[in-house]
Amino acid sequence: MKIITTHKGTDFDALSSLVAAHLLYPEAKPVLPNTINPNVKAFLSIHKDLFDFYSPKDITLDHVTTLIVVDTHSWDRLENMQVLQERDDLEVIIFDHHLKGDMQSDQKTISETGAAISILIQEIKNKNIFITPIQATLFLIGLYEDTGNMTFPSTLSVDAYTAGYLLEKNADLNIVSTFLRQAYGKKQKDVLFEMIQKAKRTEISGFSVSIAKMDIEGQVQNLSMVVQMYREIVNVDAAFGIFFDKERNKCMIIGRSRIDEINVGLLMRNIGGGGGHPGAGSALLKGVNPDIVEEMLLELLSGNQHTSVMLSDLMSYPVVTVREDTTIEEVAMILRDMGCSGMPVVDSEDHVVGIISRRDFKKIRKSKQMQSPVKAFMSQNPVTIEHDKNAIEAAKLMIKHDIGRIPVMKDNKLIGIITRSDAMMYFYDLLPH
Ligand SMILES: [Mn+2]
Repeated sequence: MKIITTHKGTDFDALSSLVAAHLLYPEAKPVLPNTINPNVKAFLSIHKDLFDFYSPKDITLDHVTTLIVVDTHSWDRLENMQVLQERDDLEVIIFDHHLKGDMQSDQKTISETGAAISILIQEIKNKNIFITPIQATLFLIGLYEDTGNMTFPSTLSVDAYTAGYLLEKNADLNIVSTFLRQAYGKKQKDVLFEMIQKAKRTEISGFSVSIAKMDIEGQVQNLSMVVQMYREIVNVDAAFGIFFDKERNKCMIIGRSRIDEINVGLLMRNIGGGGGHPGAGSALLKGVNPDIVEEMLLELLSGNQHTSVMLSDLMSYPVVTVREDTTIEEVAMILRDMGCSGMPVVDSEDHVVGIISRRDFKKIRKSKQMQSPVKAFMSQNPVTIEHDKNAIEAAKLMIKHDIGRIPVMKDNKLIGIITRSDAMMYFYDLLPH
């Protein structure tokens, strides 16, 4: 007899991999451990009839000739299978994305993908095995759960290709999100309720902000999701959770913001964290008092100048400009010497009247046009931006108008230029800090 099984505390990745392995080995019996995660239980309670699982106690281990394991290859993570360890004649087949494990095998496919299901789907795809929309949906839940919706750094391109393949097979995203939300368990619920009870709501520079400070014991997964839910429930522009772990003397600060003006990633860097992006960020600080952290946050939020990078910090200046009557030939030379692809065109009063870029040169047909004034070929009425706007607004304009550079204005005067690469420096956290 052949059996397939997976780890105890079965999560969606494990369940998906079990079902997928059954497609590869239809003659094997799928054995589902009795200890499964609550959200998996909820899924099975609705889809029970579709799957025919065996319980470990239904299996006479003496009859097992082949053991197929998915999403683990450690004996102690299997339920009731330990006796099989002693068997020399047992064939073992492994599909896993964990590198560690003590099971020896005849045939193993182990690679460090974000989710184990990605490995199995590649096999299914190669063998052209049919999968139903319901199976595709389950597989996608497993994939999203183990990769944090493709956001965990462990996610590989093969995981993303797998998602594409499953969507092609009509995985239903409405069902996917219904079951993924339940990754919110009792621990998370307790934290959320305490946060709501302790919530303080303040107005800072016209925005609503809420900071919740509380003690936590041990590791609580998914706190960032809790803070996200908290922000939605208390309905503020930005929310922060300060979680203090007394035993380890560590403070975890997690922030979420829905507005451009409060840049959480930058704020977290200011208090000693790293990374993040404008809408979300976190910091783990050792040996700090949570009250001090709260004070720092409030100070930075009301200081404002530290919490938002203005264009004037990012832009390039002084700006090289050309007068509107400069010939195209001269402009071409200036651009070549400067090694840039475009520049603003100004009139005799230094007002920006256009932008000339390499793209405009394509309009030139005849060589005598090289002697024409630049104003004949420049793009007129260029998009400009005020100096007190931020990088996000500049990036939005670049995308909207498909342009790579925007003159930065102050009191109707050109004071700098922001380019796509300046904006990218900001988004990819490449600024010195
Ligand atoms: Mn897994």
